Amino acid sequence: MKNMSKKRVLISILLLLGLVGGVAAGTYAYFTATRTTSANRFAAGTIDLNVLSNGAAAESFVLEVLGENGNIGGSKVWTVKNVGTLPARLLVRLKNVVNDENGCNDPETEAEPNCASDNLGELGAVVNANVSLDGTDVVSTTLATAQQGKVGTDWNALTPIIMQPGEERTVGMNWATDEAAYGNEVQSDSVGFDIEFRLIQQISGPTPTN
Ligand SMILES: [Ca+2]
Ligand SMILES: [Ca+2]
Repeated sequence: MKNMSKKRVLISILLLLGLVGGVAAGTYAYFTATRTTSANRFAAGTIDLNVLSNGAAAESFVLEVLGENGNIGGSKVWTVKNVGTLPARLLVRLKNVVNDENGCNDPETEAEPNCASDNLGELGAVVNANVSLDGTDVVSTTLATAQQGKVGTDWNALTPIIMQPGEERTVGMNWATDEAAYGNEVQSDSVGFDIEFRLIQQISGPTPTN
């Protein structure tokens, strides 16, 4: 399974089919907070954010180098800005992680006898991903469907990242695997996911679920 000729066949097939390792659509959510600030008047505050990458809002990315030099790897950076009027906590999580088989050819079935019946691709499990804050990796995961919640949970355990109105932070993602980490069981497999950025108002009370 790990010999170079089979690896080259795998890579060629992956490239020919145009099968990318994953597609991440940066998504973002808006939260609005209103609160009373004095006895005789109401002041409305806002919680809002922009997510920019290369000047485009929520630019998505594609893992399009799968198989190149036998490796999968790459990175992406977004600039997150608090465009509201209140300080808020930045949360990041993965959502909608989907690993698909996209059919099972003979080599894949040989490596993965249950390919036709389980409908769950193996690619995400061999992709290691780190999420960074201002250039430093802060949480890590694989892109296995079963690990979807790990980024959110680990991010939630960080010292809260509070963004003041107008403040910008840089959130990145880098991912990699190596040719020794996978075989024909990932032929034609794909993984897709969303990265969700949220700002939530700082209030007294329970820690929000991420
Ligand atoms: Ca499978
Ligand atoms: Ca598979």
